Amino acid sequence: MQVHSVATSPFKDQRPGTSGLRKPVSTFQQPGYLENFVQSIFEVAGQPTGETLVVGGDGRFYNSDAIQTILRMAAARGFARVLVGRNGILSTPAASCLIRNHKARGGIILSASHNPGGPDGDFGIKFNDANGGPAAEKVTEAIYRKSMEIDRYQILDSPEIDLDQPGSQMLGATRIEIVDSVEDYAALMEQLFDFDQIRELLQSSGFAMRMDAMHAVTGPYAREILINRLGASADSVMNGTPLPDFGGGHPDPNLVYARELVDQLFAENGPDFGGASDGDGDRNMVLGARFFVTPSDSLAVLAAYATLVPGYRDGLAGVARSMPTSAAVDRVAEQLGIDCFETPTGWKYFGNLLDAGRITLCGEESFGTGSSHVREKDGLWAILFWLNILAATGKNVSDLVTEHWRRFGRNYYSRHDYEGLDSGQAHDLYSNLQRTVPALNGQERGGLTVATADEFSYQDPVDQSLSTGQGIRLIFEDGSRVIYRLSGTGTQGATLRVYFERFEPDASRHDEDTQSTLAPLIDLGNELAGIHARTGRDRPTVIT
Ligand code: G16
Repeated sequence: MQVHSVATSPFKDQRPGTSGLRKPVSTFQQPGYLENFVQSIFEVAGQPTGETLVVGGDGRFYNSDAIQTILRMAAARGFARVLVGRNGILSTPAASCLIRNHKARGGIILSASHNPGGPDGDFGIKFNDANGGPAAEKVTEAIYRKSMEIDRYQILDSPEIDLDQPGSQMLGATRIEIVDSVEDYAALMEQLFDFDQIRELLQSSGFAMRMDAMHAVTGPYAREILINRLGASADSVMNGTPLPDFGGGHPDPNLVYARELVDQLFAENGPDFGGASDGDGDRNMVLGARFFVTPSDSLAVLAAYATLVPGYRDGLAGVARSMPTSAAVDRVAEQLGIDCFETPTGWKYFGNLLDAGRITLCGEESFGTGSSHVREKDGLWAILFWLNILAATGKNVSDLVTEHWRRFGRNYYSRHDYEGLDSGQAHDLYSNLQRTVPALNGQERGGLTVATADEFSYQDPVDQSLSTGQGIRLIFEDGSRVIYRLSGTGTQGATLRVYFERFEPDASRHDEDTQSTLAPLIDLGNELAGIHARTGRDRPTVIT
């Protein structure tokens, strides 16, 4: 088999966003597009002599084609070994687990997460480093710089590898090992959680659950862990077969896109517990009977009850949340006497804190929760964590959360997304906020005094690296907040996200409607940004 060195020229749009490079499938199908990016990753990762690479994806359309290309390029590059999930499938947290367990140089994960799939949908690729986590910003920027100057890539001239049969085969001098996608991950979950206690709950006659895998990657993991190992009933896992187009759905576990699950949980005599995860299995949504747990509250509840779970029995080193995530977890951290870090949006910013042992749990408002067990957020892990807490306390979801609010106060919270905006209009709106918001410091708006009005920057406490331009913050003296960001994961036009938060310590006011109680902040936020005037939109596309 011969290594070909193929002449190429840069594509100018390969700067990774919040989480890797995400584009329409048709963009990736352009000759050389995937190859340029993979070659750039390999060159930044350095010489791979003796090293292992992990490769897998969420099974969406183009997954297998991309893997064949990556394997031929990894062999040409000289990796000693490549571990590939069977059929090319690995959930993002399972890929992180494999990288760590096998001390790999890193991994290439193929996913556009919650974005729709299929020939007209999206595709994505990201590099995870040796710690199992998404590469840090300095690495993704280096990959981007390489992609801007690339003129050649190397690829082995070889037949396709059979991805269906576990076992190993040689591709040139590189050993390709097709591994069971679920085994390492399921074993890790057994170490962290009390499976006997959860099994007892799942098999009790008074408890029913549904886990919606949304025809995405989590199906096989959920079936193996929930049904085979924990004895949940066969109908506990919904939409459990991964499909290349996710059955035409939008694999985003929120109240809008996981409608089928939400309808079941909000029905009379519906199940007691509902969970959902996204395209690549790293996001989660948690529901109780007629009860939605916001991701920010979920993180706070997990932190408060963590010591009931075997893997966290010794307590938490600290916690972290992304800046737009509500401050609910901050109150728990304060009571526990542990550090709470506020990072920019993007899981990669948690990596150093986890590696340095400064935090154990972390999470984001965007339906992401995780811990030091891997270096990615982890959907099924979060669902098991909730089940373990329910089993250990004997409480139901709504009682747990409302009791939590009574103890710590409630952070009313909502995110409004304006999707598919004209990119120029969205950037103008944001630049206008950059110019005008700082002048609001100390002023009164809507009866509230502005305590901080700025653009968020983050200095990593471990390596001191600085990330600027991470969202406009408007923080009022009573802790209420309005935050504006442009999403870094969309592929069509631009998406404006506006986050609203108000803290309510008074338990007699904890059962108000979220949108109504936030309405004055929402009106203020919309007016200050001129959303209607600048974009023509009079309501968000998605409210979570
Ligand atoms: C990714 C990142 C998350 C981020 C989310 C939304 O998640 O890993 O850290 O919160 O995107 O980012 P944005 O607001 O920029 O669209 P995922 O699940 O899409 O990989």
